[in-house]
Amino acid sequence: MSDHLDLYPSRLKAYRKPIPRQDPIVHARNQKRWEGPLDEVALSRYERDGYLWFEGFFSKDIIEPFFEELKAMAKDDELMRSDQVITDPNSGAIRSVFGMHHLSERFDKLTRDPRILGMVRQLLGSEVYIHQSRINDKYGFEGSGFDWHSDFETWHAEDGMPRMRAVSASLMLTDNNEFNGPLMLIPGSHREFIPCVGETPEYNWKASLKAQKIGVPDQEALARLAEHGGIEAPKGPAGSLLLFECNVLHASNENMSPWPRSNLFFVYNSVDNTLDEPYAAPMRRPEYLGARETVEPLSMHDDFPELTGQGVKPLQ
Ligand code: 6CS
Ligand code: FE
Repeated sequence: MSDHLDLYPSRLKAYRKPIPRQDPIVHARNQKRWEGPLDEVALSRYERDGYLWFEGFFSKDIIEPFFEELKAMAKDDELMRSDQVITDPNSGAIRSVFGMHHLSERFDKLTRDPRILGMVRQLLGSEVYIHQSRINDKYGFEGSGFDWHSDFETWHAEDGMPRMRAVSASLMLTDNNEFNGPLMLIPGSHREFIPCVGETPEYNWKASLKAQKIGVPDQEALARLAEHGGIEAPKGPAGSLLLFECNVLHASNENMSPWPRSNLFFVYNSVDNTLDEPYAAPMRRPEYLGARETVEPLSMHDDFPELTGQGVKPLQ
């Protein structure tokens, strides 16, 4: 475990009350070096809510090839047997595929699309690299949900991520509607850190990625934060983009509809926030869950003009 000062203790033996966030939300305000496409309204909204929603960020026809490639991957038996593919605890169908940017050049290029990378560098106030990428898949009628959690709580406790200086970009590969298990967020919840009770077992990720039972905040804190900020579930067509702060509480319900829900996630971490030893776990997690080797700053990649989506202002 890390011997560095732990500002965000979790996975404790006994309850500990919530801790005010000790990191900026937008990390380099008014620094010319990190100016980007987000205007003051968007930056203030991100600081207040912990996320930004861009409906129709990429047009559907642009996204189609990504979804087709995902379906082709599902036919690759060798890949499907690898540890970076997580199956659904109930149906056995694919639940997550980790390391997508290492499996596919198309997905890798997307991590460096200027429209996304420009916003991410502006929010994190630094060069960035990919901490983790994944597809979370929910097949029709069977895709299981995800319990309420803060990604940062896991990445701090189990991957040794020191500070809250990461942001997830989630690109909808299918329509997200009120019936097929869209991501739900508690606006404003990123402003507190909720220590969780329950020590991290060895090889925890083998169970947690199927159903997270360790690192789930207590219901009193969830209720209080939801009472204060409400619960929002951004919905929109394939190609829509959600940027959400690493510590915002989120969850999703199971997919009871006939329509699939596939969302792509890229987690951008600041190059000034690279992983330490785990703060509350007996061992490191695999590279495809928390990058330690490939941490070079991402370069912008703009040679695929077909991605002509124009970043649209967040919904008012
Ligand atoms: O453990 C993790 O890194 C993963 N777990 C969840 C529920 N969300 C973030 C991440 O994919
Ligand atoms: Fe998550």
